[in-house]
Amino acid sequence: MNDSMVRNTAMVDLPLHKDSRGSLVAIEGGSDIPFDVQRIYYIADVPDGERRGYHAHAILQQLLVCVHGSVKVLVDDGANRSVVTLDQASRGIYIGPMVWREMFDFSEGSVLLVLASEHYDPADYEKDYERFKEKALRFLPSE
Ligand code: T46
Repeated sequence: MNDSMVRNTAMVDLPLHKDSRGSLVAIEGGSDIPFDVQRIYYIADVPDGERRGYHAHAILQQLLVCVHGSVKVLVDDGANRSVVTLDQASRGIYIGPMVWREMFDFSEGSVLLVLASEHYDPADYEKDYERFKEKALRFLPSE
């Protein structure tokens, strides 16, 4: 899955069922997103100015959706980086393996929902940017 200049990332428009009663967004593993969901977590109450993330994952795939408020997400594949703003409950970002991510500019009261392809595994994290870059560049086609 890749529709941006950053490898292994893509914006995902989720099915939005909106009527006079309000909105419902459904996310089906294996069709709306290219993995089965093994874990769900959410990030909230982030103090003003705080940044989170600063790591990549070896195999984990995730979908990040800001279900309330807004947050910026930086994604970096070792060669290219871009920043997206998540501010709709029906539009998320898919982040596959070997992508560095940082989350920042959380608006007050925002809630970032994350659907993950694997159970929590600290060994899957790469938290050193230089080591990440070295590994990531091995996966990129040479120019
Ligand atoms: C990611 C971004 C988007 C758990 O016990 N279970 C879990 O499933 C997770 C995700 C975290 N934790 C514990 C580990 C730490 O003690 O929760 C604490 C905070 O986790 P962390 O510092 O990794 O949070 P972020 O916001 O920097 O990163 C998280 C995810 O860890 C990461 O996979 O891609 O959100």
